[in-house]
Amino acid sequence: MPQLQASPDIDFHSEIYRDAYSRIDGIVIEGEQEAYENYIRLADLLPECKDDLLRLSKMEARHKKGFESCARNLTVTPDLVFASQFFASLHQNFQDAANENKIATCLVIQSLIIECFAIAAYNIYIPVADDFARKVTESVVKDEYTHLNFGEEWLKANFEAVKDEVEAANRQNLPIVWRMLNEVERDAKVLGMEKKLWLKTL
Ligand code: PL3
Ligand code: FE2
Ligand code: FE2
Repeated sequence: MPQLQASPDIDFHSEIYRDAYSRIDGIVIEGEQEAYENYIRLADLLPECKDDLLRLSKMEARHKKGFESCARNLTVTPDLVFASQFFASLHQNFQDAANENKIATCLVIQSLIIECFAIAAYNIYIPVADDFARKVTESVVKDEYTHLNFGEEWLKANFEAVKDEVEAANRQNLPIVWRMLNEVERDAKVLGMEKKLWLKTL
């Protein structure tokens, strides 16, 4: 991780900060909620990993609560309508894959793509966060590494059987994440998160 200095001139209570925060924190809350649902769905698809996956889904529910409290702490109302539109394409692709029993695709979307996006975002946010949100995010990001690890291990163990599916899933979903990254760029910048750091992290 690059070393960052918290910028001293962020006013966490300004209108412009709180407006950007309503969308960014909305995205994070929606992302955690969808992750919660996705791991429950995966527990169905992968009965041999059911206990692990249900444990991950519970962690996601806790993450969501944490980020809801970050909004309350700044008296911000998260924009969940914007957030569900933001995730719509990935959400649809996950549902389609799950309906077709494409476990590798589901894991690429949730455990590799979404968790990596979250880990990059949270690491860039931590040094510029308010004190309350920093503590929440520091504890969340530790969990996210274990979620990424779950997907990596499963895909490694099954790689020969699923490599074509993994490649197709990447081809289908990476351009979507690129679009999502561009969509948050402006608001993220208001929070002190610079795009060039995203590119270094991802
Ligand atoms: C699953 O564990 C997590 C899914 C969350 C997806 C997050 C996307 C990140 C978008 C930019 C957020 C910046 C972080 C700000 C935190 C309040
Ligand atoms: Fe999470
Ligand atoms: Fe996660």
